[in-house]
Amino acid sequence: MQKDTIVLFHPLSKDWDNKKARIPYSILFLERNLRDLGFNIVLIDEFVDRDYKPILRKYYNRIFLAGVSTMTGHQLKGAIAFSTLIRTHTDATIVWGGWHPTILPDQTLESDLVDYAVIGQGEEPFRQLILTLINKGDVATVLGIGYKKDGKVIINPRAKYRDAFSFPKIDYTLVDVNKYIGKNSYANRSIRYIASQGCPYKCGFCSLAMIYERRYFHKTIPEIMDELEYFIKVGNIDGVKFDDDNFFVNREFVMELCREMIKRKLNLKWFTQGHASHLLKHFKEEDFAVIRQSGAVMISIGAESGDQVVLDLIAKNNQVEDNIECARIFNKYGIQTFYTVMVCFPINPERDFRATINLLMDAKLYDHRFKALFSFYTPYPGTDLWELALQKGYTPPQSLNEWSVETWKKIQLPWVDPKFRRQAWRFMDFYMPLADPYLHRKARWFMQPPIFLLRILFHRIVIWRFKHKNLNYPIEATVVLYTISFINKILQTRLKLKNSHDQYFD
Ligand code: B12
Repeated sequence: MQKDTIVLFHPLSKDWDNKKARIPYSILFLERNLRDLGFNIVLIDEFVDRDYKPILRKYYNRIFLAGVSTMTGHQLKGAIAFSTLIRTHTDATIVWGGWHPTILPDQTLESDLVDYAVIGQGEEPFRQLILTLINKGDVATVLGIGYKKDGKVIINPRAKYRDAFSFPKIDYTLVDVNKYIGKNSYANRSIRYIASQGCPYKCGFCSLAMIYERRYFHKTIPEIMDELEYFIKVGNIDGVKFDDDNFFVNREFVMELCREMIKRKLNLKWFTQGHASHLLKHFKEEDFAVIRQSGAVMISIGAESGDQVVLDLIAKNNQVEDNIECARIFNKYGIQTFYTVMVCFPINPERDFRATINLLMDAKLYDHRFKALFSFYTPYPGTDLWELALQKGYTPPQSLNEWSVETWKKIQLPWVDPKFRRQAWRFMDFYMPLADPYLHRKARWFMQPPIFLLRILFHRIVIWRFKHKNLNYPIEATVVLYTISFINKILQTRLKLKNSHDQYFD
C-alpha cells in the first residue's frame, strides 16, 4: 500500500470545556503549506472528534507521517495517547510541534514516541523536513528541527520567523465550522478568530517571544472581511472572539478594521484582549466610540497584578493606574472591562495577592459589569521568570508524562500559601458576584429568587468591604459558600454564584 497520507492531530485540552472548542488553527496553518506536496492530508481535532480511533484506523496502512500539535499541560496526554497508537499500528514517522517541543525540545525528544521536534513557527521547517524525508536527504540541513542520532539529541539552528500570513490561505472547509461556534456571555453564536499574531512586549511569564521573537503581523482587511463573511454565511455567527495575542498593537490596522466592519454592516459583537498602557499611549479616547460602534462589547486587559513592584519585575511595561484608566474609558463608551490577573509571583506573594484583590475591588466599584479571570502564576520554561521560580524552590516536571499532569489548575508552588487559594475562592465566588447589584437577573429563572435574597442580605456589606478594602473576618462568605458546597454535595448539583465570565482557576 502506498504511504500517501499525513495525519495532523490536535489533542484535546481537557481542562477546558469541550463546548468551547476552538478552530484548530495550528494544524490548519500547517496544512496550507503542505497541500501542494500531493499527500492525502487528514486533520483530526480531538476537541470535536473525541473518538477518533475509527478515523485513524482507516489510514493505518497509508500513513507516511503523523504531526502532533502540543501545548504544555493537559494537551500532552492526548498527544501521548495518539502517538502511542501511531507507534503501535504503523511505521510512520512521528513529528511533534507547537509550544511544548519549542520550549523543551531535548526533553520532548527523549520520548520514544517522538522522532522529530519542530521548534517555533512550523510551516516551513515541517515542509522542509517532509521533503528531506521523501528524498532521503540529510535532516541535519533542515532548520528549526530537532532529532535523534546514535542515541543523542541534536537540535538544528532555528528557522527565521516569517510573516504568518504570507503563506497560502487557510482552508476553513477542512473543518466543520459549525462545531466551533458557541454561545457565550455576549453572543449566541460566537467563533474564535485570529486577525493578527505576535506581540512587541516580552512579559516575564509569557511564552510568545519564544516563537514570534516580539514581532507582529496582521492579515489584510479584505482577507479578514472575507473570512468573517464566510463564517456569517456558513455558521450564521453573531459574535467573534479575536484570539489575537495583542489585538491593539497597530492602531491604524484596528481602526481600519473597525470602520470596515461598520461599513459592511457585519453586526458582530466582538471581544478581544489588549495591553493597558499600549492602548492609552497609541489610541485616542474617541477611537473607542468607533471601536464600540463596530461591535466591541468587551475588552480584556492583561492587568496581571495590582502591585507595581510585580508589574516591573514581570516587565509588563504598565502602570497599575493604567488598568483603571482603561476601565474608565471603556465604561464611558459602553464597553465592558475584563481583567486577567495572576497572583503569587515568586516575590512577596502576600503583598502581590492583596494589591491585586484591591485592584479588582476598585475596578468593580467603577463598573458593576466588570469581570475578571483570576489565576495563580504558573512558571513555563523559556520565559524570563523561569530561573527565579527555580531559585525559589520550584521543582519542574522531568518528562512528557509529568508535564501532562502539571496543569495550571493543579500546580503547587512552594511560595504559595494554601490560604491564598481559600481567599481567592471566597473573593471570586462570593464577593465579586455579590458586588453586582443585578446578579440575580443573569441567573436562570428558578435561581433568581434565592440569588435575589442573597443580594438583599449581602450586597451592601460587600460594597462597604470593597470601599474600605476590608475583607477581614469573611464570616458571611464562608457560611454561604460552605452551604452551597453542602447543597451541591447532597443534590449532586454544581450551583455557583459566579458571573459567566468571572472565573477563578485554583
Ligand atoms: C487559543 C489558545 C488556547 C486555547 C486552545 C489552544 C489550542 N491549542 O487549541 C485554550 C483556551 C484551550 C488554551 C489553554 C491554555 N493555554 Co493557550 N493559547 C491560545 C492562544 C491564544 C492561541 C493558540 C493558537 O491557535 N495559535 C495560532 C496557531 C496557528 O499557532 P500555534 O498553535 O503556535 O501553531 C504554530 C506553531 O506552534 C507550530 N506548531 C503547532 N503545532 C504543530 C504541530 C506540528 C507537527 C508542527 C510541525 C508545528 C506545529 O506551527 C504552527 C503554525 O506556525 C495561544 C497564543 C498563541 N499565539 O498561539 C495561547 C498559548 C498557546 N497558551 C498558553 C497557555 C499558557 C495556556 C494554558 C496553560 C492556560 C493559561 N494559563 O493560559 C492552557 C493550557 C491548556 C493545555 N495545555 O491543555 C501559552 C503557551 C505556553 C505553553 N508552553 O504551552 C500561549 C502561547 C499563551 C502565552 N501568551 O504564553 N489556550
